[in-house]
Amino acid sequence: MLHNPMREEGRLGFTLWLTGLSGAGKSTIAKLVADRLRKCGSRVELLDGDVIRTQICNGLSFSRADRDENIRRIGVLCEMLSRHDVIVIVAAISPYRAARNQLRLMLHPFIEVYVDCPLDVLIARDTKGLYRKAIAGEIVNFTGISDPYEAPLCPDVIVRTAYEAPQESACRVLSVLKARGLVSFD
Ligand code: ADX
Repeated sequence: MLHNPMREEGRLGFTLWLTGLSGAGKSTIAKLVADRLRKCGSRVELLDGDVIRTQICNGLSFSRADRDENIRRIGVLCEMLSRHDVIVIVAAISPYRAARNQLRLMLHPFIEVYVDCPLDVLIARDTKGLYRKAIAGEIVNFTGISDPYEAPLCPDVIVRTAYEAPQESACRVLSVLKARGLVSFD
């Protein structure tokens, strides 16, 4: 059973934002956290970059301007949903620090999770086959290969997916949410 101490203040929603390179494990961890919170009775919406880019961000490229626009639109959704007591979990590369800092200013509470995984591990795993294509030059502006990724300087949580299982990462994220008083487990 989930009890949220913020209920009394009328605020249940917040944004949990997972940033990191493609293939680092953002979506997997986001799903695990979402499932756990839903089981406890929370209203949770999962916004995944891969999915959002087929819907409201359909047509945006991977230029800096379009990535910033992608993140801005997701941020607007987070604001709207969290205002109505939904816990919004976002899994998006969101490579630019400035765009993420804007989110922090706009969304309250905003919990930033850095899903950290070394590039050589991601290239070896290459679950979607995108790193091979990026290295071969078949995909341009690919984050980590031909486009920058600015790691968070002061994230709320860091999970290191080369060294821990997704379930462990999800547990650590949930512990931080609990420690911040955003959720509490009986
Ligand atoms: S973001 O940079 O704008 O935040 P987002 O998370 O929405 O990116 O989408 C990333 C996903 O798009 C990747 O997981 C990958 O599947 C796909 N993708 C296709 N082209 C690229 C690219 N050039 N750079 C990064 N990801 C890409």
